[in-house]
Amino acid sequence: MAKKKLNIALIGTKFMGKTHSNGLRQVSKFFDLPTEPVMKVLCGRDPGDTKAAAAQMGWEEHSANWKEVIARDDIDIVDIATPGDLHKPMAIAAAKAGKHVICEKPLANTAKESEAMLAAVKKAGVKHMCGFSYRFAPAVATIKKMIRAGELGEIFHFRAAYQQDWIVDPEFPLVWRLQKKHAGSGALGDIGAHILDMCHNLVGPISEVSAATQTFIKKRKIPDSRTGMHRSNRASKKAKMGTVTVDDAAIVLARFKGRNTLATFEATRFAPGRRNHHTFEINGSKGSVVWDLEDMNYFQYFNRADPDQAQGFRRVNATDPGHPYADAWWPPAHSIGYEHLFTHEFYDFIRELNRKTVSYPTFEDGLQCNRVLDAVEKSARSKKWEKV
Ligand code: SOE
Repeated sequence: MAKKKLNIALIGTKFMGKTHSNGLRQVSKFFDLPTEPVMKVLCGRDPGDTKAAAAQMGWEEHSANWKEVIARDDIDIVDIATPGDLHKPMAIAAAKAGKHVICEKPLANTAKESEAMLAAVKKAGVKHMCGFSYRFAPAVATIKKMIRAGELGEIFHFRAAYQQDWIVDPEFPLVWRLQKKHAGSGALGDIGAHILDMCHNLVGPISEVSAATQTFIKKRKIPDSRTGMHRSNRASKKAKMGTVTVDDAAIVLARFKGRNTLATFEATRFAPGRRNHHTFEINGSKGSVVWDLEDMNYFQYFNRADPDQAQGFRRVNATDPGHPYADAWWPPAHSIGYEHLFTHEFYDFIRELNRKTVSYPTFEDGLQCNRVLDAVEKSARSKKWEKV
């Protein structure tokens, strides 16, 4: 019997538009789904660019009018992959139209916006996911199962860094990710959100923070195009200068209600040589684990119960059939990449569409992260510990 079709509208055609399009194109080819996702409409700002992107990435239709698309009766899921300032209006419109909603991280630019989005999806009774993609790495999902099974014991430390270097050059222009009105914050909300969520995912909710932020380069040239993350991106020679209104780096200390755990986070775009270096280490009473996005198929595991003569970090390859998602792809050690995580996201979302409880990060998780982001910025201003 033919499977019920799920018509999807994706809003966003740049980097996340590409990762989401690729994830959607692959999901039913590698995973057994109860319904058939259809790449129905791609929405973008520029009609010409969107038409070209839709043809290239495999969308049936294209539109430059997201409000019109969200209102269509034949759309079942709205997937938002735009700058953060558009997340709230789009998600609320989609919820009011009875659509299930997927939204990139951070869920919104403030906790207040996230609260309104969560209220709207709950009121509409639709499913909602926030795109914390790194939760879907087989190695990370395995670490989560180990922690939940008590294999690390009591958690003493969660230690994470997310370092990039694409804006170290002062000639890199003032793209939307460097403007508070579009992005909400800089390294903090863009990449810091991932490591803060990873801590929520693996350890538990952060209750208070002490933080510092820094903007190293305060003025940059205003570019013709507001997007473009390649470090060779440049504005024209005669471009005017504009003010960077977000952080370039954030350092955070965190505590947890009812736990002895201490956590530290570093998010920076000023670490030359660190192209996309998301790494965490967790130290517990029974052992430790380490994961590094730049070596994402492996994790390191130290087990204090190993015999003395054999103690040390073992390097586990998380591509065996026993590792989450792994057996949908290739035989062991043939490795998967960053792009597969988006396929995993859509697999879980579509597979669990009719379930009461879900395994993926929802708007609740997105709001929890936004509350920490707000508290971090408050602490950076007050130079005091701030409650989440
Ligand atoms: C830019 O820092 C970025 O594209 C983030 O926005 C993504 O969330 C991250 O996965 C890769 O880097």
